[in-house]
Amino acid sequence: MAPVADEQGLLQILDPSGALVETPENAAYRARIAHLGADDRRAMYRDMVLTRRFDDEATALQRQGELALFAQARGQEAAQVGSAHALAPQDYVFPSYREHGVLHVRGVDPIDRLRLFRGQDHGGWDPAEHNAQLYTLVLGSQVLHATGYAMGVQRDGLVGTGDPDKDTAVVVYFGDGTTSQGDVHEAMVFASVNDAPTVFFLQNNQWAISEPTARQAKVPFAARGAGYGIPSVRVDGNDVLACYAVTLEALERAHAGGGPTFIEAFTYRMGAHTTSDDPTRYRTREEEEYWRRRDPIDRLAALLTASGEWDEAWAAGVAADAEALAARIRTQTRELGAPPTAAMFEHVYATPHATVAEEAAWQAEYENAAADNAAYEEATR
Ligand SMILES: Cc1ncc(C[n+]2csc(CCOP(=O)(O)OP(=O)(O)O)c2C)c(N)n1
Repeated sequence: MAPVADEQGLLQILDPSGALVETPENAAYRARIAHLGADDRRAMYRDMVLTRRFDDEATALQRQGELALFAQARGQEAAQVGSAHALAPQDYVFPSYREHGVLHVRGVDPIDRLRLFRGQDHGGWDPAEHNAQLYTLVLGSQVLHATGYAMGVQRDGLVGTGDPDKDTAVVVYFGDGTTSQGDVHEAMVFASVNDAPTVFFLQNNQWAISEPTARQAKVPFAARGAGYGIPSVRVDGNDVLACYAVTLEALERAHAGGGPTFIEAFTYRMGAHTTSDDPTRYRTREEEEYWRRRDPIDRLAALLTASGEWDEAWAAGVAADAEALAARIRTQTRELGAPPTAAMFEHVYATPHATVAEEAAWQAEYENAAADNAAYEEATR
């Protein structure tokens, strides 16, 4: 099957060798990274390395039977870390199930994230602490949720005020296969006609499990935005600086009241779809090798080295931090106990709700009665 989308015409700032690209097309985006210093670039590198270490450790834990399932982000670290670095603290993110880099940058603890993959959490939680939702497994549902949330933010008067600490936008992450869900179309219509502050961040990793992008679209996904009147950009998803720049531009537009943006970050899922998948059944070793040579972490490392921003002691510190993270995940995941059943009634609504309170009381009564019965049976045995 002929590929629909290739690397031609991608917005790029860092080429695959790690060299800076200067073209008239990327000038406005280069201006958006001009304020970044060596510490910012090193922070992005560190976040990408920690995201990959999280990935590898979680995959190993699944293989050891400690997690029910895991979906790796390997290969997509630049798209995730670059876009998340552009967020203002008050912005809000809605991930799918693979955005470990985004939630890492948002400061969501890795153990809180792995609870869901261990099957000990149904995903109900308080999003306010990190302005981030937890993983969503139902494809596309988060795209509608994000747009609804963005419309709420708009109605709360948090858009177009000109106050950089107040203006709020929402970024929603989804995959190429998910674009075929009706929810994505509905969300783009609502966001467009309402000028909602939604940034649609599509990671085109070229596969929806075993389905190639050619089964989802005959033209690049970014071309769809025009039909909705949504400004769109197709960016090299393995270029962390370009991903940062396009997201920053989209956020500026959303914050100012200029409405949504559609970003297609062209990248590659280097690992399996999930730990239940065997990609050798549907793709070639040559393809995997081609993308291994375009590893987003190596690309940034090459830039840091060429620009003299690489420092061996610092790099050893990053590697040590990654190992410490892995050790913590190894220990604390195994120690995760099942939450009390009462936890399932928490965070259903932002404020107390009579029906939920009634159900929680019923559950508590049921559990008490069951405990009494067990005690009686034990005593009369
Ligand atoms: C509504 C719905 N339909 C089907 C599935 C099963 N499913 C899980 S992942 C997946 C492929 C998604 O591919 P894509 O959107 O490209 O994201 P990626 O996994 O590549 O990041 C499918 C069909 C699901 N989780 N939800």
